[in-house]
Amino acid sequence: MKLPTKKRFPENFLWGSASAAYQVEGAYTADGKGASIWDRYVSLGDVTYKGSHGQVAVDHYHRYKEDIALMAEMGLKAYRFSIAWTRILPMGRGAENAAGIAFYHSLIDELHQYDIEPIITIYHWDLPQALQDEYGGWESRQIITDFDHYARILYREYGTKVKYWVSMNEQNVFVTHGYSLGVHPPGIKDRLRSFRANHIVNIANATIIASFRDLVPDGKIGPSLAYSPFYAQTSHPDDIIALETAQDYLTYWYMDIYCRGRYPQSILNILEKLQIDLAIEATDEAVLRAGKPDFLGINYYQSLTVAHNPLDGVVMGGMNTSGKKGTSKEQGIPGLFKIVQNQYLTHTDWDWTIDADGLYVGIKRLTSRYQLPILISENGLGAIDVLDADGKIHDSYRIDYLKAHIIAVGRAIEDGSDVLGYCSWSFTDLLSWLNGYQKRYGFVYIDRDETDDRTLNRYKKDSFSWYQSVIRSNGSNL
Ligand code: BGP
Repeated sequence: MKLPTKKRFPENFLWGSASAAYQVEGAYTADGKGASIWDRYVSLGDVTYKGSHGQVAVDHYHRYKEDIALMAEMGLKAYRFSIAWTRILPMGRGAENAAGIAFYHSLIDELHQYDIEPIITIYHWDLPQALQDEYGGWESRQIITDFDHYARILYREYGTKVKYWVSMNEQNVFVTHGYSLGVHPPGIKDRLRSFRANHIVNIANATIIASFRDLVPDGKIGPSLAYSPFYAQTSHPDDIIALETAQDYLTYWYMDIYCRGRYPQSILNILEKLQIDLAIEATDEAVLRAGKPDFLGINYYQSLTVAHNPLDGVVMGGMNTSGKKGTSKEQGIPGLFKIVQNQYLTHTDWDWTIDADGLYVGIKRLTSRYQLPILISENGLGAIDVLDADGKIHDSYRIDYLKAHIIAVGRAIEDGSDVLGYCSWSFTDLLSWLNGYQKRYGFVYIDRDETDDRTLNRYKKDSFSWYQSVIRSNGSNL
């Protein structure tokens, strides 16, 4: 038997970075843009760190040429960005906004000029407020038609220019945070409504993937999920069962429906006991079957460790959004599992574990389960960076983090996983949804904070030239 030759990163590997419209663009009412649920939500006050919002963000809408020139200088191969639905259709449906459509044409053309592959995210959380007001957004099946209409406009406009598309960003986060924990818009805390909205999102996702097949036959599309592989705290069978349950509940609940068109039975059994009826309709199965992805997008930041959680145990909630280490609370679902500290790992200032091996483990687990190509659509370190008097930012901690995670991706490829690319989060600093501007992720520092837009000048961090050399050497120079 001939053993396969070891390979690290393939020739056309997509060395990229990612962002989202609300977090970078700003210009929140410019050129006919309508209001999104995030625009409205932050205006309620005190829902984000220091009341931070994306009205100006890092002004990418006006400075995209400067930002893309920096990407070109770095040698970036791919840039994942999201389209603001409210720029294309200010009211969510109805009249198209020519200026918004033109903006993304310019952005894509600018990327192409430097041979940077655009990766479009169709939905990164900024639902048009008009659809929320009209019928409750993702809680109504009316959104399936409207979402499909919006996606078809994007396919019509950009389908010949863009090959890679992410249909939905982190459904597991925006649904649970928006409908169950109530910390994202629309700020609802209701388990039944959360499960039902999630099912509608699944149908909408499958619907736009089916439309993609007709309109962008040569393209590739897949959803991106926030993925945290789980470890059990101990080898006690109760902890192993907690691990299995957490995995089904928090990961496969979303991924199985994308890739296999059905929910894990173990969780359906739990929902039955809780008398949660998903309101599945007769035609849903066929829609899900016709809407399977070409690849699976993975946003990986951390692994999670779980343990048994008794019926009177801890509940979900209690995130650290201040950057003060140790302020997050233990959380879980009573009777199922709880998330605990892992004594072998270190943590960021926001209490996220730092665990490159988790990415290796995660890619391998998903490859075994789904046999699909994987795109690392986000990975990065949120940290408080310091701009020196000489305009330098020495972010060796970010280089260490990214280096270890890229090595993990390489190991998974060597072990046989098909990984299309790696998008760091993020290229420039940007707004973190709940954590303000102090939680920085970029290779490029931007001069602003939560309360002051400042100069918005761009400064290259040490990690900029490091990633440049990683890309130039196709991942051998780490
Ligand atoms: C993911 C989102 C991104 C980004 C990132 C970092 O969940 O897709 O939009 O925000 O996480 O998270 P945070 O900003 O909470 O640090």
